[in-house]
Amino acid sequence: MNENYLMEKAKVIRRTCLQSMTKAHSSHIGCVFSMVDIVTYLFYEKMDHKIDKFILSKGHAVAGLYTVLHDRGIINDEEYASYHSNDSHFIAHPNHVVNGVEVSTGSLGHGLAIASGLAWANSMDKKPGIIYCLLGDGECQEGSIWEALIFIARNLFKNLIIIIDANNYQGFSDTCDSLFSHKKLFQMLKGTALDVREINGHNFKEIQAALSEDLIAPRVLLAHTIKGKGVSYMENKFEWHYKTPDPNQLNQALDELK
Ligand SMILES: Cc1ncc(C[n+]2csc(CCOP(=O)(O)OP(=O)(O)O)c2C)c(N)n1
Ligand SMILES: [Mg+2]
Repeated sequence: MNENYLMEKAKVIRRTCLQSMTKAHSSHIGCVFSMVDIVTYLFYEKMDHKIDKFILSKGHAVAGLYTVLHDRGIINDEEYASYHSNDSHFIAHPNHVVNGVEVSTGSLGHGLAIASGLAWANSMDKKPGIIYCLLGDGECQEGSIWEALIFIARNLFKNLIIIIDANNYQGFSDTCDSLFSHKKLFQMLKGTALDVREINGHNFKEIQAALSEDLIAPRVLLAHTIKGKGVSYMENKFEWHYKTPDPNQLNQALDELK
């Protein structure tokens, strides 16, 4: 792993995505910034794009996924520039007609059930490849996540990795205050037969270590992250779930992300 390369790449993804989202006046920049390092590691270091699949269950952060797909040449300049504009397929949640987007998501709680179905089908067909599913921590309050987890724990697929972007915020509040703490979430997950680990979701060495061992059971990474990571005035400020920067804020953010 070339850590400097990944750190630079993550900055480019944050800067480009911020510019695209500001131009489009769209929301969810803080939600993108908490997951950028994880997604950068997956797309530029880890995934074998011929056989592995990535499902963004926290679909409201799709601008980050589009930015990576554009940077990798999977979607073109014109398509990327149409993000969030009238008549574009590049809407504010993942749309399966877009190249590189496996399934449409955005209604929270659905991605994991789809990921577990794909993992099940691939294991029955003896197809290679890992299914990666990225969830929000607030999203883990959806009952359908736990239904999927029961199914996953019953079948113990060896081709499924679940990553929880544990940024401690959801739309309007602190996730840990609203239902359960990350400690409690970790204990609940540990109570299953899954291989559950905690990492710092901004540390490439920790991300690499947690993803490098072969799977003996489905793996769950509770990845501690910072909502708005990389921009001082956004970090841990839940309003950046929704807000778009004004021109001064944009310049400051771009400076900080150099
Ligand atoms: C079923 C459903 N309910 C509500 C929403 C509206 N919504 C979008 S993002 C969000 C908060 C998600 O928080 P979290 O899962 O922690 O994601 P984060 O942005 O912090 O990564 C909510 C409630 C939704 N998309 N789907
Ligand atoms: Mg969250």
